[in-house]
Amino acid sequence: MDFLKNIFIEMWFDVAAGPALETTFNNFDALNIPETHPSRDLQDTFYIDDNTVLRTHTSPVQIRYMQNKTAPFRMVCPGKVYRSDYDVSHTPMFHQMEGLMVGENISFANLKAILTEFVNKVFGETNVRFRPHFFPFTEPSAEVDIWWEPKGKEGKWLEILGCGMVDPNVLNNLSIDSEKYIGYAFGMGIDKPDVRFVIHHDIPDSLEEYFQEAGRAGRDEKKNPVNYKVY
Ligand code: 2NL
Repeated sequence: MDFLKNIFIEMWFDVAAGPALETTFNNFDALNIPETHPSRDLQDTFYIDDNTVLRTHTSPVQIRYMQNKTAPFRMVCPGKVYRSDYDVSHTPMFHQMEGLMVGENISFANLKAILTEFVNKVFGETNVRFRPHFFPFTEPSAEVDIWWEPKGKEGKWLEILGCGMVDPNVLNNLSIDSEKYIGYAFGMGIDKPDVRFVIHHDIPDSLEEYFQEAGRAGRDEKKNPVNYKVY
């Protein structure tokens, strides 16, 4: 996680953190996620009461940031998130990192440039593909795939993150003038076994050692030398 975050720090992104317990406004409404959206279902979200949830993504940190700062800015927010999901490929707590830049004259080209730089720093020179997608909080939206060729296996496209231009409704919800300011945002889960495997530069010698390492990936926040600002 520190490794991923530092790539953005080098590109002058601020780093922010926020609480695990969030209001339904910060977690859903501010993000243009309608009352009827499946992610708001009791089956998917841990509700504390009608207006309080365990955050299901790190986006509420960005909502707080926009309420406390004035544009232009660029920031990332790595952290723990919670969903009512537990099976062979899902854990109820996992890690995400999201990013947000708001300013005048920001375009999708800026988003592509920043994410392509990020992907090349993490995976080396790989082919990157921006594939159209839908998120309630961005328009247009895309998923980003990288071309992945594991040794001795056939190559395939691997989805690694989602992104898009911040929906003007989200800016308006926070009283940011969407006629003047434009934003891009992106988000990635950082516990996916595939992605984690690619990120590991020193492939462990034994399977046991691999699982030791894999279990630690993304959970090293305490070693973080950068001061988090809490909003
Ligand atoms: C994914 C996709 C995404 C965002 C997260 C965002 C945050 C604000 C406004 C608009 Cl405050 N967008 N975040 C945008 C696009 C995609 O995440 O697949 N994450 C694991």
